[in-house]
Order: sequence, then structure tokens, then C-alpha cells
Amino acid sequence: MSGGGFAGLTAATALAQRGWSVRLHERSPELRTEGAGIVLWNNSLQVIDAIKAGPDLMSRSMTPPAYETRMNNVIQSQETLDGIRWRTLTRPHLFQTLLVAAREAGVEVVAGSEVVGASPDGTIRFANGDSAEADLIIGADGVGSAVRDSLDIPLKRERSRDGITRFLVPRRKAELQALEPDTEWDNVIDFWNLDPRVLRVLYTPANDEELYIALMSPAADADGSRVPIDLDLWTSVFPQLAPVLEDAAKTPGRYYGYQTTRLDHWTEGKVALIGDAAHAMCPALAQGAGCAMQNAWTLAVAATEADDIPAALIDWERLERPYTDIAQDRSQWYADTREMAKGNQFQGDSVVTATYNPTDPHRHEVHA
Ligand code: FAD
Ligand code: 5PR
Repeated sequence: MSGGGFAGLTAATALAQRGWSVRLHERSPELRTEGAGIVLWNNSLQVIDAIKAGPDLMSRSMTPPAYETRMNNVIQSQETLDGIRWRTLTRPHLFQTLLVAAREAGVEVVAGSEVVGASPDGTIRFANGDSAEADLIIGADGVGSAVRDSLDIPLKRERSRDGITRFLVPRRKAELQALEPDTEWDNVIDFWNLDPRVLRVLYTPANDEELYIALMSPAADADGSRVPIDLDLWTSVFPQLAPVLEDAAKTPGRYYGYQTTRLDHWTEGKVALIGDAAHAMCPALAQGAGCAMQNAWTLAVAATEADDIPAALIDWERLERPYTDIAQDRSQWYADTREMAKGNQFQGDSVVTATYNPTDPHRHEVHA
């Protein structure tokens, strides 16, 4: 296994729990996560339950009362997402939850170990010159995947015009309440401004103490995408968020551009790619990690049941890929059009992946 992010930790845990002996190689000297907050939907929450990490995840996460969308501070929609399971949390909490599950399952984690490539026959190669043989090799090494690049799989990459800077800051609910008493500050609130200037703040409470805020601007807007953030600019557009923007301005931050990568195929011989290595996507539907975990789980199940690993991997991609493709396509469309600013986004094709249950053994049965 190459890569100890959300994809790699989930696959390693699910395999080890099924009796595999799993070694996970992580390039960084220690296992940790970058970024601030995250939203998970039913598809990944089912996986969390299935690897027995549910209680840990639930202990420090929340389901906000509604997903609210505003344009120029006018409410467009307040979606209560009835019947859809979703949780907001911090990335460090998700990461710790998965790391504990991996350790309990007996995964051997090797930090400071860089993978440089793999071959379809089941050989994995390391930067220190070593190599090893395995029944199954998983490339979960992120958007810059060395495993993927070593296989020369045709790849299409699309970069979007917008990008985002993400922060984890204290909630400061009482101060926000004082500035705007009629607002439900436990909601996710997606504050859009398109005119005269494209600037957006996605406000996502992650638990009672921590708030995730994502500040979006076009990459071409030098002041909007500057880090540390231009506090005067952001508070002039979003005065009701001043207390939390002040905290964000004290953090260095990093501006991330959006990108989508699509591979011709996700598997070759005994090698499979999952997560951003296989299918990086724009964040609009909050499904990058969700799809990573869903594919990690279904891969572990398919490989365990397989007589012939290469054939089983091809079958796995054929059955599972449509749920990722639709999330990539919808997220890309939202990034291109900024249509999310109109609200009422969680319907139809936009919730196909969110409501999927990858742990249901009967999920691919055709119902007459
Ligand atoms: P990564 O997290 O990139 O992990 C890859 C790991 O592999 C890293 O630890 C890296 O150090 C290691 N590695 C890399 N190269 C090597 C090598 N050669 N050898 C060994 N190890 C290596 N998703 C959601 O589901 N919900 C959200 O709300 C959400 N919000 C997002 C917001 C933004 C702004 C962005 C940019 C993304 C968001 N995502 C979200 C997407 C999500 O963060 C990613 O899809 C997810 O983290 C991918 O996980 P991964 O394990 O595939 O890759
Ligand atoms: N949802 C989440 C998110 O972090 C972003 C988006 C949607 C959880 C961006 O950071 O639409 O861009 C989005």
C-alpha cells in the first residue's frame, strides 16, 4: 500500500480486518493530515461503521440543522437534507479515527518510506532502492501518485478557475450571534458573492468548539487568493463574519486550486488505484474523501472474495466507478458554472453518491 491518507488508511484497515497482512508505506516522516474541516455523507459514514470506527467518529462531529445558501447575504435555500445522513467534522479528527482503526486492525505502518512505482505483476519499488512482492498493491498516494505515474495510465487533468483557502478556527458563536441575531449559526452557511466580485465563504461548524471556514476566490484575483488573507477585503464583504475572519488572518494558510483528474482505467494486473490518485475532484459536492473511502472499502471486499485478483479488480472498477464518475462530473460542473450559488443543490444527480451504500452486499442487484 502506498499512501497513508484517508484512502490508504481505510483500505488498509478493511483488508487487515479481513485477514490480510497489510503494510502501508507513507512518504512523510509521520502520519498526519493537512487541511481543516470536512463533510461526510452516507456513503463514507457506512464505511466508517463497517470498519467499526463509528462511535469514535460520532464522538466529535455534528449534523447541522440545515445547509443554507446565501447570495449577497440573501437566503436562497435552507436545505434540511431530510433522510440523507451527513456529518461535519475536522480533518484531524477523521484522520485520528482512521489511524486508531488501522492500528487496532494490525496494519503495519511504515512512515518515511517513499514509493516510486509498481508493476502489474505485483512488485512495489521504493526510493531507497528496495522492492517487495505482494498479492495486491494499492496506490493511495494522492493526486501526484507515483504508483499511477509509473504505470503510464492515460490521464486527463482539468484545472478550474477558482480555488480556496481553508481554516479551522474557534466557533465564537456568541459574538456571531451578537452581530446577526436572526441567523442559525449551527447551520452550514454558504455565503456567495458573485457581483461585483467573486468571493465566497463556506461556513461549516465541525463541533461545539471548532469551525471550518473555506474562503474561495478566482486564482486570477491576487488579493482574494492572498495568504495570509487580506482581512480588510474579506471583512468588508462579510462583516458578519469578522470575529472568525480575524482568527483566520492570524494563520498562514495555503491557497489550493481545484482540479479534476480522470484516468483511462484504475487497475493494472495486481495494482489498483484509489482516492485522489485515481479520481481527484473539485470540492463542490464534498465527495473527494467520500469516494476515496467508498472505493477503499469495496476494493478490500472484492479482493478478499477474489480467486483471480486482476480479473476481480477489473470487475470492481466496472461496478463501482459510476458512483465516483457522477460525483466528479457534478462537482466539476458546479465549479465551472458556480451554480451552487443558487441554492437547492442537493437533489437528483447531486446526491446519487451521497446516498449510496457501498457496504450493502445487494447494492448491484437489479430490481424488476
Ligand atoms: P491524500 O490525502 O493526498 O493522501 C495521500 C497520501 O500519500 C499522503 O499522506 C502523502 O504523503 C502520501 N504519498 C504521496 N506520495 C507518496 C509516495 N510516493 N510514497 C508514499 N506515500 C506517498 N472530500 C470530502 O469527502 N469532503 C469534503 O468536505 C472535502 N472538502 C475538500 C475541500 C477542498 C478545498 C479540497 C481541495 C478537497 C476536499 N475534499 C473533500 C477532498 C479530499 O480532501 C481528498 O479527496 C482526500 O483527502 C483524498 O485522500 P487520499 O487518501 O486519496 O489522498
Ligand atoms: N463543500 C465543502 C468544501 O470544503 C468546499 C465546497 C463544498 C465541504 C470547498 O472547500 O463547493 O467548494 C465547495
